[in-house]
Amino acid sequence: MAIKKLSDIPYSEITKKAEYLDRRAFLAAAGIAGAGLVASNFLPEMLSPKSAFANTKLNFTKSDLSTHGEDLTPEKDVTTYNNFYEFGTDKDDPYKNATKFRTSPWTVSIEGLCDKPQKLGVDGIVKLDSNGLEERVYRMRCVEGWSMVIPWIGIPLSAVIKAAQPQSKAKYVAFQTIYDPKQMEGQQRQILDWPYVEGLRMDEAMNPLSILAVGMYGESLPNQDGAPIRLVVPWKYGFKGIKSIVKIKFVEKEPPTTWNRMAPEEYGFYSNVNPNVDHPRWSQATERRIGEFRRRKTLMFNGYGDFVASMYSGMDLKKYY
Ligand SMILES: Nc1nc2c(c(=O)[nH]1)N[C@H]1C(S)=C(S)[C@@H](COP(=O)(O)O)O[C@H]1N2
Ligand SMILES: [Mo]
Repeated sequence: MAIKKLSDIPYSEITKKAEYLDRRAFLAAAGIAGAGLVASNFLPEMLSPKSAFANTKLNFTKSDLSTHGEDLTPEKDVTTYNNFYEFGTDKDDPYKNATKFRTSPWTVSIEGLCDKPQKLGVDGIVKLDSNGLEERVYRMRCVEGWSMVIPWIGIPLSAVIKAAQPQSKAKYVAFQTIYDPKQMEGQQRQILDWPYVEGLRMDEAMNPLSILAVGMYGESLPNQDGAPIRLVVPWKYGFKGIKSIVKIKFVEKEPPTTWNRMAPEEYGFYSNVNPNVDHPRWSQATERRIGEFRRRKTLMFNGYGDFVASMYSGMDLKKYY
């Protein structure tokens, strides 16, 4: 590629090929001096996502289960490069379109096969864990081939499950996002089968790494990242991390999941990060850490095998992808 001037690079090239967050690295690789400065003048609106930033400071302790030794992804990237189809399918749609989303009051219904079903606000859910909020730094890997390192704040999902006292018949936990097409313009169109739903097997849900997040980077969750409460399951592809949850239900049978419904050949129920199982349309062997230019090797279970591999011993992970 013999690119000489910034104006030689079509806008679409920057946004699509370099996936705009990496535009500086892309421009630098294309040999353009001072690219960072020029790029920020060139794309001003993408650099001011403040309107959708949350700003409630949270009190939390730091968890021993955090991933250590990796640089955090800049907060600006985590809040402007999102998948949240309820607010549009482009990466910068959620932070632009979710600014007015009402996350208070909010009720989560915990129901199904349990002895203590309950309807709680976000504060009520957080209180179910007597240890209070904790920060968990996790690697996150999207099935599209990019990854981030995010300091989530939340509580173990296990605390909520224990409080609800599931019955022995409850083998899975099903989750549902709010359905409110008036607020979520994406839900006015048949992009996905609304509302967004996800599920975990009971042992996966009880695993200490599974958390319900209410914040990140020291503050409450920005709307575009799934406010006021979302699931974070770091050994699975990002789409398992269902956002803006209103229902948690204990069920006997494997529950439907949105991406499996959409494209069953491409997205299975388990969706563990697995570099040995390609997506039918692309390899999963490597990933691009947002902010970096060269691709990294994708790790089995996203690097969390010590915590989770035993849950899948004896399972054929090519069959149960
Ligand atoms: N309700 C809902 N939850 C969702 C999605 C969505 O479109 N709707 N996208 C998923 C996908 S594909 C990913 S990669 C993560 C992205 O989370 P983030 O934008 O906070 O990084 O959210 C997941 N949760
Ligand atoms: Mo994703």
